[in-house]
Amino acid sequence: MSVSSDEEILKYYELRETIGTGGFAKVKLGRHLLTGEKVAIKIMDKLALGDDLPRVKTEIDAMKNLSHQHICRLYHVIETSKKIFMVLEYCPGGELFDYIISKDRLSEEEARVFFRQIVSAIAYVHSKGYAHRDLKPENLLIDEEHNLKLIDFGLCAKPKGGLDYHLNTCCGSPAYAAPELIQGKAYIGSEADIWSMGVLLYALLCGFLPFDDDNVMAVYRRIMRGKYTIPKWLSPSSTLLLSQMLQVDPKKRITVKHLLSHPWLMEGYSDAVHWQSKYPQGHLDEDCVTELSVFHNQSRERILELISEWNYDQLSATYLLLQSKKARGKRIRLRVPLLTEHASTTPSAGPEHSRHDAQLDNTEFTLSTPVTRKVASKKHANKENVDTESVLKNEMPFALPAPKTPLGKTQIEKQGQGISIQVPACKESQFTTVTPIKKPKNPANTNELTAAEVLPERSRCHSVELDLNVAHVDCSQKKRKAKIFGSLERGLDKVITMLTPSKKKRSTRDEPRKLKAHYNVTTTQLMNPDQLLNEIIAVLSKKQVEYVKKGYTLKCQTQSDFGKVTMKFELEVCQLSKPEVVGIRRQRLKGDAWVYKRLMDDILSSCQV
Ligand code: 6BB
Repeated sequence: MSVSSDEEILKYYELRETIGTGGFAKVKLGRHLLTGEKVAIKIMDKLALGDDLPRVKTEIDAMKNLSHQHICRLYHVIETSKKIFMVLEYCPGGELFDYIISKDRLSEEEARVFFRQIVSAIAYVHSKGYAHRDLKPENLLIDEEHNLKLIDFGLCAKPKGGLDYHLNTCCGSPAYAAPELIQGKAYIGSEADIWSMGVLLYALLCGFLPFDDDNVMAVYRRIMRGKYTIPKWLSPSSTLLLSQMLQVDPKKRITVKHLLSHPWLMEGYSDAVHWQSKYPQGHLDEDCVTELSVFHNQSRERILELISEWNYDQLSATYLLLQSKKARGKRIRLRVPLLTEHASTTPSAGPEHSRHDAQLDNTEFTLSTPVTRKVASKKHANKENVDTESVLKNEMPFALPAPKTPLGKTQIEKQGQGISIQVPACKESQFTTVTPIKKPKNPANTNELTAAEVLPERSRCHSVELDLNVAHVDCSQKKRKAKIFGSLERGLDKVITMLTPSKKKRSTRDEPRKLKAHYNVTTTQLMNPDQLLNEIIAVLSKKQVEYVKKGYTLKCQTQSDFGKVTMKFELEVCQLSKPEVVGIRRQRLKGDAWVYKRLMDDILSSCQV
């Protein structure tokens, strides 16, 4: 991240670890300083975006227009000369994909709970004239309440004449693409989404894809034929629903309207799927407005007026995060952030004097008339009234920005975008030992893990343990230069990391972390963490997976024959309580989810776990 971009985002957020790196975006966890709320921050480098810049614009425009209980919320957009930051709803449950594979497959009952939410989100998206066009379990995240939130609207389309108008761009992931789409025909976005939902439902119920092959062309052929296996555990009603969604002829495919009250979705429910937004439009939460009005020493009217602009700035973010906090039954109180992590992560623990009469930042908007501290309603005159209990009793729903139609913004479709699949390369690579270097020498940015100088090739596979950043087990391909410490961005990341107490603890860790059972943690029969770690390392070396060991964490990556990083993931040996066993936490950071699953199955089954 450049210094100026960093400064801009750090005005409002504390940045934490990176949880994902996609083609052109990096997703970090963060915390909003004024509310103390956790957020996800999607960071994009404008220069690196190149032709993908319209995709970001598409996503931002769509997310401003869509507010729904099963769509990830956009809180804040920050654009600097070099970067675009999207501050988004925090979904600690991670991807639905990981959840499915951790359970092998879901029971029909659990699949139904999730699928009703997916149908609800898509019916809403279609009702707003959009098609998502990249539906897959990696694009559905699980929030704190175990509800699904749809993400990644970068490929969505809003045909000018309405959703019944044809689209031409072939996009999304091959395995989820509808037959008419891969044939290059003009297609209807909503019909293509229904097909992808059929593939998604199949993945929920089976734990694998209906149309799969190592070869993309073979995947396409299977899709065109529309033939898939029906595992013996699928009930007749599930089989029927899948066949209605996975109809090769889009005109014979079931519509979202019929899905809402389909017998399969109704089993165990008395109501059809509720697809309308539960966030009321055009109504602002009184308590949140009052808090903002007191905090900024502005009249409620002025605050109302400013929030209603929905600029997706600091005010929008603060209001929406306060509202979300209130909906979770938490006390809504804005605090001036202190500089330490502790202060910003424990906002309600701060002293009363940390409240201030902050004039909102001039660069954001101007509050021209100074207003005395005054609140409109008596009920809110004493802020201590806003306690957890009253909030819970009130059960105030979310107030929503009335979706704004982007001004003069047209959807730009890119031909041939997104259809690519990366298969882990099985290459005969020679590994090289590496030595960490402490000072940045080359500010060139790189996506790769490399942070070390490559020394002459010596043996097949080594790892280097480093204190602060990663060293890298490199390959001898000439095309790849030794990347010396990466960019200034990583330098800054590191400074932030060093200043974060929890991180400091982790980097010096000489025993495994104690973690709770989680679906991203595989339990083992082993009691000795070091034995397990060595076991994993041996398997990684055998499978040509490069890794860097950092305490009990292995930062892993695979590369294609051309030196492109195809997959990044972490494996961490951890200690579980109840039962007291050693486990392996896994986290995918980059790469195709199903290819990752196969590699993971392979690695974990090869370990004597
Ligand atoms: C998002 C998120 C929101 O993440 C790599 C890509 C929101 C992610 C999250 C999480 C785990 C723990 C805590 C929070 C909007 N767009 C993208 C987003 C993409 C990453 C998901 C995980 N895999 N919360 N979280 F995923």
